[in-house]
Amino acid sequence: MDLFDTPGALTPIPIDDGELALLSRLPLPLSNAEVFERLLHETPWREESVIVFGKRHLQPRLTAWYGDASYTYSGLRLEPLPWTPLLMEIRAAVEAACGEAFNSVLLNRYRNGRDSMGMHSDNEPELGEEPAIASLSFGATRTFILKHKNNRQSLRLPLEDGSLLLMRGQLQRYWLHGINKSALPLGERINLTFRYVV
Ligand SMILES: O=C(O)CCC(=O)C(=O)O
Ligand SMILES: [Mn+2]
Repeated sequence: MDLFDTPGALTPIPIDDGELALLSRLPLPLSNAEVFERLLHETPWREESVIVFGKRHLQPRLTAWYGDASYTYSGLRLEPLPWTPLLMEIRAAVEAACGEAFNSVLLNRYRNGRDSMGMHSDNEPELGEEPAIASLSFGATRTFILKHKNNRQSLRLPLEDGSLLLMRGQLQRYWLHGINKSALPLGERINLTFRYVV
């Protein structure tokens, strides 16, 4: 067995100017399908609007914010929902795999290929200088795109059902990331990004 086969361990993805690591299947107390169904039905999903370049837009996805602190991005102030027992169990598994602590999680629901997330960095001041952000995905595979801010490097990572991606170090400073729209008939995907809000 080599490094890449270690069960439950994140595998580093070599990248300039930041740290990235992927675990193809995070061990959880419930099956991926059960987690997906419960999050789908138990979450008070919202279609939020955000202000981009002074104009208000509906976000092309549904979201829910849980945690201990409120959070502001793109002119949108999110008041957190209280942690549920399911989200606390998932958080414990994510924290164990990452060796990091998280006090907040943003849930994103991509209903089909038309839902997306524009290229951005998670660089809000309340996340601190070099934030660790853990991204856990369920349901349909979507391609996570990374683009370097100062050169033409880019990376495409298919994020499969049950996969965990950890972004850390200088990654948010030097890279943008996002999820493009797809013309394919894709099923639903739920993504959880765990963060530590100061
Ligand atoms: O859905 C994803 O994989 C990306 C989510 C993301 O970047 C975010 O919530 O900030
Ligand atoms: Mn992000």
